[in-house]
Amino acid sequence: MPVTLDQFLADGAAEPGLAQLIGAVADACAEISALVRRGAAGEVLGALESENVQGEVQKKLDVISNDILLEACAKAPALAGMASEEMDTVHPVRPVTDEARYLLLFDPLDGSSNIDVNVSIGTIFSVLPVSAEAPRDVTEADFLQPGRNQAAAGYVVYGPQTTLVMTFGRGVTAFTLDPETDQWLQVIGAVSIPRETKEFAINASNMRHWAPPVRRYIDDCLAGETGARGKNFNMRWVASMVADVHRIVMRGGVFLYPWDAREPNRAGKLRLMYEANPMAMVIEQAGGAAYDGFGPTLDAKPASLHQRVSVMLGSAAEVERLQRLHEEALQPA
Ligand code: AHM
Ligand code: MG
Repeated sequence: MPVTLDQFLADGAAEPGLAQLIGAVADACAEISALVRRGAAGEVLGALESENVQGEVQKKLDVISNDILLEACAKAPALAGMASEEMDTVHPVRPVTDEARYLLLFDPLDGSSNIDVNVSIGTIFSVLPVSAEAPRDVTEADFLQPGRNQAAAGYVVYGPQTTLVMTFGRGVTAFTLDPETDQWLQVIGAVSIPRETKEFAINASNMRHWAPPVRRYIDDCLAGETGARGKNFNMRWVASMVADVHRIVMRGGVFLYPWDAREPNRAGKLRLMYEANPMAMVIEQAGGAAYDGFGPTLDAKPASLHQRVSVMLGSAAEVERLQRLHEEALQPA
């Protein structure tokens, strides 16, 4: 019999407060999964009139998923506060104490453009520690920690199967939700991303806006076996980060959503704290690498909750190559 998530957490994968919090995240995601699967029958598809803090039109399922996570996770006694792509400011749960010593960040429903067309979407989550000398409410400043501090991180992909992939900083484990029993069953004990790959994921419609190192990297991949790389590459782009990263976690590859010149003052499209950081922790813990154009993603010091970042992550050899190309571009001619 495969190990269940409950057994895995009870067997010391994490300290009890953190284990209970992750259990609550998993319960919420099982509930979201059931709604995703009902689709139009559950009246959860379509857009709302509201926009989130990033100026994006909210889908019904974005808001429903956010509410499910807020309600389920607030019950975990170790949680002091939450923040989400769908909320402007932080959401205090209870005062920070020795017991309430974690913060949870999430993108409740990533890949929103795919919700209504029945393509894989997901939830991304990140857990950070917090402490206080005397009980007090959480502030945004408590959340602004580098991803390296994460106590846990992961994602759930709502695809042909619903799969939870997560780490407590000691490797990566994957669980699949059995729809017959509603149990998460362990399917991979130690996920490992191959160092080498022949597959990349990028939205190539933005090619004309890319910075020279990114263009050079993709040009070399496209040149195939007669070019600098000496091998042919394949390309995949789902446009749900969770689905694109999950493919890389399962079989290798590299994912890029880099800075581009469409909005030169914006670091990138994706958000550091609840998209890039948790994915970077999963990827590093599985043997891959994550780079933001300046250094490892996990070392970036956030300045604000919804900060954007350039994202390049996946198989280590490809991310190292991207880093070399960025560093060479900075050398004086
Ligand atoms: P979302 O969090 O609003 O869904 O936006 C993030 C998504 C990522 O999942 C995906 O990688 C990217 O946006 C796709 O962007 P594009 O439509 O430019 O290809
Ligand atoms: Mg997202």
